[in-house]
Amino acid sequence: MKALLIIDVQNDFLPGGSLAVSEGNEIIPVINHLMPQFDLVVASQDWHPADHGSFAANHSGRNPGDAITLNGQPQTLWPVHCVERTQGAEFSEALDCAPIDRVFRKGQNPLVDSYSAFFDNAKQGDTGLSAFLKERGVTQLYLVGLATDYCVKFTARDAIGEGFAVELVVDACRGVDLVAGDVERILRELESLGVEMITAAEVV
Ligand code: VGL
Ligand code: ZN
Repeated sequence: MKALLIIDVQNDFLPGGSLAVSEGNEIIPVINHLMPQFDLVVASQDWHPADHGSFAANHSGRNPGDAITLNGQPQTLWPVHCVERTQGAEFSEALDCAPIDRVFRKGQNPLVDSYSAFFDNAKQGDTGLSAFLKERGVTQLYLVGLATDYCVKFTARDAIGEGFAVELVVDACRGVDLVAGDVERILRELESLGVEMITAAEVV
C-alpha cells in the first residue's frame, strides 16, 4: 500500500511568502497530478505559535540565518513564518486539497522546532503520522513538497527510520539552498540512507 505525503505546501514557503522557496510554486501542478494516483494522501503543515523559538524576531539582536542553541538543540533562526491561523500558514490556493485524507501539524511547541512530519527535532514530540500510516497498511511512502533541504530531508530520514520504503519525487520538491549545492548534497545523502530518487513521470 502506497501513500503520498505532501510536505508544507504553504503560502509562506511560496514566492511572495516570508520564507519563500524559489520556484516552489512550480511543484504544485505536479503534485495535483500525482494525488489521484494514490489510495491515501496525507499532508504536513508547519503551524507555529507567534512566540516560536525558531523565529529570529523572538531573540533580541539575532537575524534569520543565525545559528543558536534552543532548549539544548542546535537551531537555525528563520523569519516569522507559518504562524497558526494566518494566511501564510494556509495551504496554497493552487493546491487541490480535496484528495487530502488527513493533515498533520507540526512546530506547535515554542521550545523546539519540528522539520520532520513525524517527530520534532528533539525526537520527543510525535505527530501521530507513523501510527496513522501503519494502521492504514502503508508500506511505501512517496514524498513531495518543501523544502528539500529541511522538512523534506528530516521527514525522509524519519520515514526510513520508521521502516517505510521511501521514494522522493525530485521534480515535486524544491529547496532553500541556503548554501549553494545544499540540495544536491542532501539528495545524495538521502540516497545513501536508502531513499529512492524518482521523477513524477515514473510514479505509476
Ligand atoms: C521549514 C524551515 C522552518 C520547511 C519549516 O518546511 O522546510 N523550513 N520551518
Ligand atoms: Zn517552521
